[in-house]
Amino acid sequence: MRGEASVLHLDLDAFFAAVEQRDKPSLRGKPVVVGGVGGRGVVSTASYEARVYGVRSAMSTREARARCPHAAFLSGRFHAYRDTSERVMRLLRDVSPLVEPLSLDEAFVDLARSDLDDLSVPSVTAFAERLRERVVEATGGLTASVGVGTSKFIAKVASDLDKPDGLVVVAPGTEQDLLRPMPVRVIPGVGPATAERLRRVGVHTVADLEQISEEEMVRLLGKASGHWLYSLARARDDRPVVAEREAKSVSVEGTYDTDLTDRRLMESLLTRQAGEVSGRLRKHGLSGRTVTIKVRLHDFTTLNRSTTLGSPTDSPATIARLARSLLADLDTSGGVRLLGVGVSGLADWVQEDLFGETAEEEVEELPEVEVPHHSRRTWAPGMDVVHTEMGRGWVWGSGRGVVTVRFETAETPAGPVRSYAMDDPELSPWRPPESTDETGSPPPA
Ligand code: DCP
Ligand code: MG
Repeated sequence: MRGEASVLHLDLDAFFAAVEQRDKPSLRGKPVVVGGVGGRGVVSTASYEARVYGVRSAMSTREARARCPHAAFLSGRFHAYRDTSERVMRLLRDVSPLVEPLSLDEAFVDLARSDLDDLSVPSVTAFAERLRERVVEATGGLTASVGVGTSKFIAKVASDLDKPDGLVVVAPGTEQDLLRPMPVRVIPGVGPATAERLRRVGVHTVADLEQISEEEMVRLLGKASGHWLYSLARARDDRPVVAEREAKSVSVEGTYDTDLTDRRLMESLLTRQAGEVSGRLRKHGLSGRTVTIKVRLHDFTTLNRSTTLGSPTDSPATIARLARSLLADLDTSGGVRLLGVGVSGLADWVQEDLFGETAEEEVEELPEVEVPHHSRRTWAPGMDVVHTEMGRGWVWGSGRGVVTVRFETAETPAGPVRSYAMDDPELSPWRPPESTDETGSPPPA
């Protein structure tokens, strides 16, 4: 814990949904849900307009549709999220050389290494306000919530206090007053299972936790976790902001002699790979927030699809479930010759839960799989398209041989809607010219 509030944590608001609203003017101010749109799809995030109806990250899309049927359900455009993330990270690195990204939309910044010569509360407050304005400019309208404090823990807690579009600076010396009334879940590493252990001994809030001696805490939770919780309950956190993590990702992949077409088999392979990735993460005491699958199609097109969790995981069941749901959104009917699973956004400190019931999770059964229809093109809701006459737009919906497109971009007003035959040669998917994340890897020599 530092003497001055010099650790800043920034987190973009409703990140994926905000990018969609920026690029789709007709959706601004409306409920938007981004995630898997298929039968087993899971919500990645929802705009604040959709959250009013109780839609949340990690909820099944089916549940989200029931709660907010009039929302726009979009399958997500990773290239746009990555591009926007890069703009924000570049801006942060412009402010301080010590920037630690935690995920695409979230980072710590060490203000002690910025050119602020005074780290008083009024100075860092003005600085953080200006930074928030610069994020809006750099991203074309996305807002960020920022917290500043004497440690990573406090900065991260603070950024969440006035979301969305908020700023909270926790003055040095006021940390414990802030934490005491909060539930123990506010401490990184305290998930449902740890919270339950603590609840059984009457501990609900950080103030309750403070009453427990270090010895008792160790007896209750084991050595490492006991010491960790004892310190954090007192806002004692000396973790430095680290610009580069050594291992950026852990991944496993396999190539196959014959093109795979059986979805069930692909899911089993991904599940096995997820188990191997989890084993390697656990061996090194790591966990990660972003799960990626890599799929090389029969024509050597390589697809990468990712999803980011709210907190890091090392669970084989979670990694496998996310990997399978990412696969569910891809058209692999032409055959697959390489499959891989990776976890990135690695952290050595926050776990989903210190006491996750992993043994039980591992025997999770494979879900039922549907055999995909043969289709030459998939028109996922929300994807970017271009029409030879109408120009750029996005897929509003498709079915029964028809695809409906709304023609608008971030730079236009809300645009008109038109429908076309799914195989209309004048309509094609649109990709940003410099994008490399969705196609790319050349065939092996
Ligand atoms: N994400 C995801 N699955 C989750 C959680 C998050 O795919 N279970 C993705 C979508 C989010 C992005 O990561 O837009 C950032 O995650 P956050 O937890 O920061 O959530 P948001 O930015 O969407 O909302 P908030 O305003 O609460 O930060
Ligand atoms: Mg966010």
